[in-house]
Amino acid sequence: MHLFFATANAHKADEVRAILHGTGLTLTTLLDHPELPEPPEDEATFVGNALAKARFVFERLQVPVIADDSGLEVDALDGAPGVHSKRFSPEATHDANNALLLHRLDGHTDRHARFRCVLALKTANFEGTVDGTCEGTIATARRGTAGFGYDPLFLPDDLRGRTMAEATLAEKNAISHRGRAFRELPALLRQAGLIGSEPR
Ligand code: ITT
Repeated sequence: MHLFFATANAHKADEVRAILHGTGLTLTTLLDHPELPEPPEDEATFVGNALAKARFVFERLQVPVIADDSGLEVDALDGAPGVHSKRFSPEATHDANNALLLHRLDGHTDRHARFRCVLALKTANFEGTVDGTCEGTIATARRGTAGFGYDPLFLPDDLRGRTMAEATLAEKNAISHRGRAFRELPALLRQAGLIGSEPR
């Protein structure tokens, strides 16, 4: 089955294609449709933003659409940057966002944080979401070059001392918020009636 994934983030698209490898699910993204305007992301929650992105593209193309809204929640910052993860710093670059995160956590001993991902599916007669979380801590300096965003500063509990940016794509997908959410996609498609039940 072919689905439209409402993302313009090439790293995300690569991760999700790898997660879905072997499921028979293939994707088109906004990167293949530069004529489409950028979906809005101004809701207060990951669920709200994921649904808003999926609805925005569905309204234009009238095909089943999935979208992912994700971000980093840091306990010592009362859950920030959260839904504002992409535009945490005024420059809104990954580099400036990471620099600001290090600065804000300067002197804090509680460095617990988590990545969250909400995956939404929108069809003509169905809307639903699933989510995934990845617990960890924020490092005191960046390490690694893989992945994107806050990966060089995020130490997932499951990676025992390595940052997310020091993991391979397969290692990240096995434990990440996105991996956990997208492995629920077949169940969401079944709920929507887009694929049949598993044979018993
Ligand atoms: P789309 O909306 O086009 O899918 P985006 O980059 O805007 O792409 P999000 O709004 O979901 O995606 O993500 C917000 C930010 O959260 C993202 O720019 C990163 O800074 C951070 N983030 C999300 N997932 C991440 C991951 O797996 N690793 C590192 N940072 C991540």
